[in-house]
Order: sequence, then C-alpha cells, then structure tokens
Amino acid sequence: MLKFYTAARAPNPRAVENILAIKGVEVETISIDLMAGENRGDDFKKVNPAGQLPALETPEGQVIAEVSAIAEYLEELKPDPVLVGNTAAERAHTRMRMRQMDYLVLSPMMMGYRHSEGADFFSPRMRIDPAIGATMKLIGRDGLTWLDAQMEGQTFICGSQLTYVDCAVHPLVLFLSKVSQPIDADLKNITAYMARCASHEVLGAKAL
Ligand SMILES: N[C@@H](CCC(=O)N[C@@H](CS)C(=O)NCC(=O)O)C(=O)O
Repeated sequence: MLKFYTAARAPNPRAVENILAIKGVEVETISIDLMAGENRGDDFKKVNPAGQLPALETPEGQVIAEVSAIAEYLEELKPDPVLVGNTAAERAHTRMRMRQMDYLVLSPMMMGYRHSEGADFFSPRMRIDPAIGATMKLIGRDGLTWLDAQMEGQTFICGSQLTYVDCAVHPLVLFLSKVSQPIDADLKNITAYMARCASHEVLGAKAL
C-alpha cells in the first residue's frame, strides 16, 4: 500500500489529500508534527531529505516529494477521473499552468508569508530575511492579477475541467489569504473561483 506522509492544517499536504479523495486512492496515512518540527528531524529526513511535506512512498519503497510529481504518479496509477488531461496537448497545458502557478503565484506568496508573518516560525528552518517579505507579496499579487485575467470566462485554472492544479492552488491561496495576503476584492475572477472551489465537495470539504 502507498504510504502518505502528511501534516495537519498544511496546504501542500492538503493538495495531495484532494487528489487522493477525488481519485479514490487508498493510502496508509502517517501524520508528521510539522508545528513541532518533526519534518526537519533526522528520522523524517531519511524519508524525504528535503524535510517537507507531503511525501508519498510507493509499495516498492521509492519516496516521491513535490505535489506535482505526486499528482503525475497518481494519475498514472489511477487515471480515472482525469486530473492531468485526456490528450497530449491537454496534459501539456495542465503542466504549463502548474509551472506558472508555482513560479508566478504560489512561490512568491509563500515567500511573502515566510519572510514576514511566518519569520519567527521559519527562521530556525531556513534562511529568512524580513527585508524581502513585502516585495515577495507584491510579486505574488502581480501573479494573482495575471491569473485573474487568464481566468476570464473560465471555471477552473486550466479551463472547464478540474485538474490537479486546482487541487494545489486552492488550499495554498486559501491558507495564504487567511494568514498573510487577503485576496484583493478587485480580483473578481479569482474571488469567484475561490468561492467555486469552496463549494466543491472535495476541495471545500474541510477547513485548513
Ligand atoms: N514544493 C513543495 C512544497 C512543500 C512545502 O512547502 N511543505 C510545507 C507544508 S505546506 C512544509 O513542509 N513546511 C514546513 C517546513 O518547511 O519546515 C511541494 O510541492 O510539495
């Protein structure tokens, strides 16, 4: 059976929980105490040397980290329902959007949080510089503004179909909007999208 290393109230693990629930994949769940720093301890770093969650261990004993890599693995394991795409072009579009989200939206917003409100929590774990927090937030807001324009007339980030990009973006943006960077009311398409995800039976199922 797959082993799923996760943590409570953490948006990246939640992205994988969304995918597992939508695909109906059974896993053995192992909860790691992220608040206490168990993920940065020697035992967990033997599982995932990056010291972060989520991580998925295959029955063969290979550990996969990174939400998008886990999503692609689960898609091959259980293709139905499709969360990457039905054709080569659709799959390329989904992967393009995920990469754009990582670079333009999620990473800058996460850095904005870590280098400001989250600085005390993260400073024992990684290099923190409060001087860059505000700029990272502005870069993240530019990314969200760009996404807002891309989403005009669209239901989900890749178009009319829900993909793993939504499974990842919704919990991250929701968490960061609560703890650090509220979504600008001017971003009408993102605001409507977040409400749509909140009413989705899996994505909106439990609070972060
Ligand atoms: N790029 C990684 C991000 C993983 C990540 O940032 N995980 C957070 C939880 S949401 C974490 O482990 N934070 C605690 C830490 O870094 O010590 C992915 O896609 O999985």
